[in-house]
Amino acid sequence: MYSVKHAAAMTGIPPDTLRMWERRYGVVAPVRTEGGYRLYDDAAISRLSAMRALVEAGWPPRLAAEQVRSGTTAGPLASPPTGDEVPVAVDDPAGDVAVLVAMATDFDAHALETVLAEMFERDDFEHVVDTWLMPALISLGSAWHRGKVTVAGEHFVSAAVQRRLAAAYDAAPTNPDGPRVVVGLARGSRHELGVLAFAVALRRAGLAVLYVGSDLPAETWVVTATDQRPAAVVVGVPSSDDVPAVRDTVAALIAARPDLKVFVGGGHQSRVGGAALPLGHRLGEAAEEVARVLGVVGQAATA
Ligand code: B12
Repeated sequence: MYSVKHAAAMTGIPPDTLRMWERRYGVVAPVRTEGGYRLYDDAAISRLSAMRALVEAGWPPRLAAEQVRSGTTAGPLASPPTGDEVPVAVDDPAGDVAVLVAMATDFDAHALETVLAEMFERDDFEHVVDTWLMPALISLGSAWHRGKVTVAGEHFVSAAVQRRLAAAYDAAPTNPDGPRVVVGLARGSRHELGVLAFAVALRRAGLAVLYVGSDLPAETWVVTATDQRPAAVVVGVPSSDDVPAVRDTVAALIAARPDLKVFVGGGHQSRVGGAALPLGHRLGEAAEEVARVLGVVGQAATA
């Protein structure tokens, strides 16, 4: 029997990936020592090696695992599926970016909650959002667009992501004395995961955030900006369809409050123009930039 370290050395699979393949895809089921340490036998080593060979040959991890579990890989290596399977990034051997697509087809609520919890435990909130969550959502969107994921599957996953981001927002430290920033979306705009994640990052950067959510008409933005006197607002532009409404919102805000900083973020931010200040595409860096512009220094949360 081999420890996880030995198994990793024998198969060339990093220990994290090895555990991930076990938990997520059930490729192996190592026995545990009394102390809870994993032990792998020769059969497990050959299954892991077969999985690695398939993934290196371009198989998405989920399909590779199905092959390994069914024993289909005993003969010469089969070609990866072509055409309509979910494409997998070559630098995504654990299947992290593709995992939300898998969740949207499996409808396994427990697995989905577990994956989200695991991913957010891995690193800082901002790092996880920038390097995993946003790419995984984009991958989910393209799978939906190509008909590989149903509308229900996509809603099932995005609702769970929204719950997790909302929990992170509630858990983030608040700084009521910091500069006030209103964050939300323009009229007709409902893709709120990016701005909600950004609201969390802003709170963690020491700002007093008022998160106002989706679908706000320009008049409501103006009333909020004049009554609440924020130092800045952040309007998301997640879809091309949002651009005209964001332009109207920015123009109305600047007309009512010429001193206001109106930042825009999200995939289509560069198309807004006018007085809008694009924040770039990395949420962590953008939150630091807003904090810097508004004069918050060294208050970043350590949580
Ligand atoms: C989840 C989702 C939904 C959910 C949203 C749930 C929710 N509570 O937010 C629901 C089901 C509501 C939905 C509805 C629709 N959706 Co939708 N959806 C998505 C999906 C899968 C993820 C959206 C998301 O969170 N994107 C945020 C991030 C991942 O992307 P981003 O804006 O490009 O941002 C980048 C950066 O700028 C940065 N970032 C993100 N946010 C922020 C914020 C700040 C401040 C900063 C600095 C940076 C930053 O991170 C990203 C990585 O680089 C996308 C796929 C995709 N490519 O985005 C489709 C997608 C956006 N949807 C799409 C469509 C077509 C629709 C619908 C029209 C479908 C329909 N027929 O009803 C409606 C429109 C709803 C509306 N009125 O707005 C299209 C949009 C195409 C376009 N026109 O641009 C997409 C691209 C799917 C696709 N591939 O075709 N959707």
